[in-house]
Amino acid sequence: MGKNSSRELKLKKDNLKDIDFYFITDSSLSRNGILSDVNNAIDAGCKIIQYREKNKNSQALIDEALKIRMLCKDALFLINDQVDVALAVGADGVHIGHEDMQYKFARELLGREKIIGITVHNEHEAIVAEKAGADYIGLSPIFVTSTKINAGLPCGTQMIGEVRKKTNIPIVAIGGITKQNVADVIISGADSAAAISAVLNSENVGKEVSDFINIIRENKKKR
Ligand code: TZP
Ligand code: MG
Repeated sequence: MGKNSSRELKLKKDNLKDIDFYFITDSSLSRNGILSDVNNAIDAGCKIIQYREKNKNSQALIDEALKIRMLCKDALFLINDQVDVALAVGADGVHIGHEDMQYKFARELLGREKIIGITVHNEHEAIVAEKAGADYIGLSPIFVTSTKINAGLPCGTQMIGEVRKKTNIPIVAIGGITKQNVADVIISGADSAAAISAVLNSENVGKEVSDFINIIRENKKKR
């Protein structure tokens, strides 16, 4: 990394509220491969990519993550679950949940500048995550989802409002989000939304991402 890299990363970190659409890879749902999906998402204007892969060993994750990092250019690049992989490939950060390494250990390994997002399910967990030092929270699942097993019960858009009232860090909403319900998610107070199946079930990933970005931006103006 160059000597300005931490300043550049900080600037990007400050912009997490403006991410709008948050793209997550899924090799089991992808039609044309995740590298193609990432490329299309970035071409469509997506500013953050999370590499989420549950079925590969560490070295295979590193090999693929390095390829994705090359595609990310100005987009933030996060790794799901695995702090070691994020460190190995020089990613911008990680997204972790309750079954992953605890936040304090992840922060110790990654340092203060890297982005750490934490999955939460309600306002209590959101407050704890913010106090711990998370850079953003992933609130989930908003609606019913079949993409993640054991995602838990849907918390609904009302919970987005509750979390918004009690925390200041960016909220990424996830779980069952579609082009039909994302307006409600944004109006309720989410800063951005992630949608996996709604985007990857389409032949045209770029168009879906672009549609999501437009709907999210339009609805942010109405708040
Ligand atoms: N974390 C909470 S729900 C979920 C993840 C990764 C899956 C979201 O997928 P979809 O297809 O957008 O419901
Ligand atoms: Mg996890």
